[in-house]
Amino acid sequence: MKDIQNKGMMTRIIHAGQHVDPQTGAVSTPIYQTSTFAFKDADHGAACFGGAPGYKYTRLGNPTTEALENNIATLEHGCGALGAASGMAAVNMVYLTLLGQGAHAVATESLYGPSRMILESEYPRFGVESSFVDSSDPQNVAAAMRDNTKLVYVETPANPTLILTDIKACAEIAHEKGALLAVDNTFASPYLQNPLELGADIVLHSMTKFINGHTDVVAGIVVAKEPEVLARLRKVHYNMGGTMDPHQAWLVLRGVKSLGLRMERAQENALKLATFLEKHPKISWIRYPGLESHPQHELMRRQMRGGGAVMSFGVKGGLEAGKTLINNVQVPALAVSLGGIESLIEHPASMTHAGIPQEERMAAHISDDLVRIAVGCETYADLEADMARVLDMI
Ligand code: LCS
Repeated sequence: MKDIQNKGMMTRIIHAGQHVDPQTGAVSTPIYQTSTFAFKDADHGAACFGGAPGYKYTRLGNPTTEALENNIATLEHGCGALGAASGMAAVNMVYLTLLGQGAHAVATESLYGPSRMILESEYPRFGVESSFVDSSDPQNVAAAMRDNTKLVYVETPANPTLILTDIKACAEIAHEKGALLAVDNTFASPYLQNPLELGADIVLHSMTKFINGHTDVVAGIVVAKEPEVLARLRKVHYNMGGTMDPHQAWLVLRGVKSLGLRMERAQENALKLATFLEKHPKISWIRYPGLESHPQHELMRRQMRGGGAVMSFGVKGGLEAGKTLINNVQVPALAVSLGGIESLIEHPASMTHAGIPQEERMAAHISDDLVRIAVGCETYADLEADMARVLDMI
């Protein structure tokens, strides 16, 4: 489709990166399930390895993976994207490309557990230092910047606290010091937030979540705004090997087509459920960016197109009451992950964020009573009735 960049969101989601197969007329992008590609002759092979267009070897590029990369790059307004074997492979691609001996990173304190853990426990082996700050106040990011800061890394909305970070303000702070800003946009998805449009240099996703949306694939992606940054990322990624398999890419291509429809429905359900929980006498606190009571609701309105489908809350009675809730709900599955068409509920302090020491978890507002629910696309009345029944048990 011509001029896809200027089409509406739903059209871009469904068509970007994809085209009818010229040989067969197949409307669904074929799965090029091959590890390698034959060259026409020796000179053609040499030209491909010398930088001419053409496929060589699936770790170094594959047409199915490329269709997905072009799709997400279009949705995020980037110059290009790199598919990764998992969200963590995407996170690592960014860290490995930008951080090295003597470098420093400033990151949101409430990151997905492993995104923080590898900066804290693995990268110091390579001479990298990191500062974790409450990035909901950009002043804290500015105060942590050093002359050797190469990367400002933020997750917004943050997992699992749903605390937001002002992307535009952080981009200015990073660029003033010559650092790049990378944003983990997993919780919002490109449907609700486009960090590159707000000044970020890199945006990444665990596509395991909203982009794929069907709880059947683990995958990640990194999108760059500028070709120079994309080339640096690509060099590291292709040689480190955390690339994407074509079948995996095809599954995500299938999933992403319904991203807009799923986000609309899940977000509508989430706002209704958050409104119900906020008024419920058994709930001690709730954080959902779509509620006016969220301390950064105004920032959500400025940089997002909706509050998303994930919320965290505490039940009166603390951890034990929260356990009773997650053990007894019947509509959401008791499982980690989020962003699927089905609702999922979990306890971050003992599950997704258990690897972070309790003191650091507390400082990052990941309290022991925090329950996280990722709301899916079920019939809303069933979600509310299920929650009401279990809260009555407590
Ligand atoms: N970034 C964010 C914000 C995430 O939530 C996750 C996974 C990742 C990166 C890593 O992606 P993966 O390698 O799993 O595709 N978050 C998970 C969660 O909250 N529960 O299970 C996984």
